Amino acid sequence: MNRTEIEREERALVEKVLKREDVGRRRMFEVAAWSVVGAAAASALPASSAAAQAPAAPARRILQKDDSRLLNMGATVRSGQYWNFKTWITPVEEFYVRNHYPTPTADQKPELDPRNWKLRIHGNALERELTLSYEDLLKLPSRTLFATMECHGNCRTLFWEQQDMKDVSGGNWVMGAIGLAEWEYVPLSEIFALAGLKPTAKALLFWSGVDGGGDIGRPVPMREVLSRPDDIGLAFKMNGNPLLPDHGAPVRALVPGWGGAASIKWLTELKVADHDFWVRLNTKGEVFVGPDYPRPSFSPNDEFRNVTPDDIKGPMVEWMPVKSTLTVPLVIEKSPSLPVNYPLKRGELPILAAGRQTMRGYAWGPQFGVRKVEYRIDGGPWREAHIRQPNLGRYTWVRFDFPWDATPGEHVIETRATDNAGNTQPASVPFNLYGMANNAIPKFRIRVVA
Ligand SMILES: Nc1nc2c(c(=O)[nH]1)N[C@H]1C(S)=C(S)[C@@H](COP(=O)(O)O)O[C@H]1N2
Ligand SMILES: [Mo]
Repeated sequence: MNRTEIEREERALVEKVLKREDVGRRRMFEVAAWSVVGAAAASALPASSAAAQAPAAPARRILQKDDSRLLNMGATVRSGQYWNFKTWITPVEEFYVRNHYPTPTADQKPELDPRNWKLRIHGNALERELTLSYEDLLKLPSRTLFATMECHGNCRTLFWEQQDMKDVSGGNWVMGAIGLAEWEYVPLSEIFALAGLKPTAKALLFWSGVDGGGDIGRPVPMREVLSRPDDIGLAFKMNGNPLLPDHGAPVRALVPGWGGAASIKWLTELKVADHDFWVRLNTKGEVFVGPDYPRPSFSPNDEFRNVTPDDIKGPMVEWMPVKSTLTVPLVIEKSPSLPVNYPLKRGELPILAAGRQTMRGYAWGPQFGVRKVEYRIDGGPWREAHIRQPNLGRYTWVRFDFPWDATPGEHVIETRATDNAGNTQPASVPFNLYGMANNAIPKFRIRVVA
């Protein structure tokens, strides 16, 4: 599509909105952004105002995700439509899915049936070996925690779009590989109370071995585990319901605040040892590879599962950094791929009606919590956005908003979050081959029409 065609289509869309016609899912973000004072704004909200008046639907247990609320990026990888996010807790249907292989279900893998499921807990840094059934696990004291889960590759798009780093490889998540859920889990402190933790413990391995090639698991150093043994654990519920197959049913690891890769799904083994572990996801995948990232050292006594010392390419990604996004689709121009069903065509700008708008977004800094969010328009001064409650600090995100008198023409809006330790989003992030953990200030281009 060339520029004239794009402009013609945008014009047609604006006319539809003004005539109160349904503009469809593809343009939903605009409907959301148009929730402002004024008659034109009110006419743009037929779907959500109808929903507000409708009687509450009966509670329904969702067994399969509603795929229409996700964007397909590949056979196994699905992104949330972040420009449509409105809620503080992300409904499970809208929650991104990141698998290295197709989702395994109890039909193909009987060991995932809660009646068969077992977790082997062992290793030379535990006093005794245990095997827990699903029923055993549910009898242990559990806790709930609100936490975001975010893929390391979320916002990878910024490397291509804003930093011209063509060599970065990986899926084009844009900003949709994050969600916030209420997790119910048995804390590791309870497991250690049963199995007895020895002072020699150096690392813990969460292992699945169930999906695909049987090579998926990830270690967590004991220094990290011991800094928060009540927060890291074995999760069996998400938003009050048992886990769905896509999210690791029946039991997954929960390492809140670290990139999603640490939270191993379809968990079957927990090993605690006096040595380090090297597996696919801390050697050649889910690691920082680039000139600014030294290769970690290893010891010959370490345990290598399905990998060799030559596979160690860079340090593993741990905490996710402080970030923010507007609920406006980022323009995709230079990225190697476009997610299927992305609401904009390549190079197309989202459009907004001129006038007084309320711009909305999300900000997170899981290690310390969000202190403030700022925005600036067309390179002007930074101003503080309004942070909506709840702001529960550590592990959670916040919603923010700010008013904007949108004038016709093309504009750039940037957002910048700062966490409670004073970390602020940078203008750019050093190159890393797999495009991990980009928290650069995003630039949202918007076309405002009269
Ligand atoms: N067994 C297993 N666990 C896994 C993965 C996987 O492919 N296999 N992917 C990891 C990655 S990279 C992420 S980002 C999160 C995604 O969790 P979600 O699909 O529930 O959002 O799961 C992690 N746990
Ligand atoms: Mo991930």
